[in-house]
Amino acid sequence: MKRALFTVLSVVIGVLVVGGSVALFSAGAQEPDPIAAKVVGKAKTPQGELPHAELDLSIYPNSSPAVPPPAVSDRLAQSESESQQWPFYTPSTNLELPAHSLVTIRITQYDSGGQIYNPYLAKVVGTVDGSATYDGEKKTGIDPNTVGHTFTIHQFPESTQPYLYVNIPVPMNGANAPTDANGYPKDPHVIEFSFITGEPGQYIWNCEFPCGTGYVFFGGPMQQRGWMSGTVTVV
Ligand SMILES: [Cu+2]
Repeated sequence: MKRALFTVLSVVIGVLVVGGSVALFSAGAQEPDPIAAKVVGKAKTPQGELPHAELDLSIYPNSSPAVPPPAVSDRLAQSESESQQWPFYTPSTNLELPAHSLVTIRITQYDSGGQIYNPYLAKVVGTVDGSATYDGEKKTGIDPNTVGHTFTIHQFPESTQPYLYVNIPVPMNGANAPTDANGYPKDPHVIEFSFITGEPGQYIWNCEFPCGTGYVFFGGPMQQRGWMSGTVTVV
């Protein structure tokens, strides 16, 4: 009888632990409200004329009175973000893009940076003509020693949805860049790039520059949806 009770108790505890972990991880994966790219007209592309949608993102080195941390319900992540000065993408990492469209994303980058481990990630990949504009100048990559972050869309490996891979290296701001009252560069980098979406699908994206905390700086904001990783939903 005692043994049976023990077995039942073990199972109950096991279920609670597993269920609790799932709830915890799901909560950790919660993202800010989605932002949708706005269709602004039509554009001529190598695939013919397509709807043209635009989306603006910014990268901040830390939150401040002027720029709040990502709006997620994960209070622990938010307090760590404030105390450890986590960098983040804003206004959201939860991106909605129209299917079969030319999408132009503009990133305004206020953070510093350094050397990226894999120089491949300092190359522009997956855009319409293989380039992006950096402060108005067309480039196919940047110096691997002066990377701030990357914006890298990829898909779940087991997925059967259309192929979508985009890698955009985002350059760092120099240590001597003049800053405003909140400590952000007065003259941030602006990166603009365009790519074509296919059928609807669900993708993930993240930053591949080691801008986080912990082991090889891939912890903290690097593994937090809302900060340096998120989702791309093609609808
Ligand atoms: Cu980053």
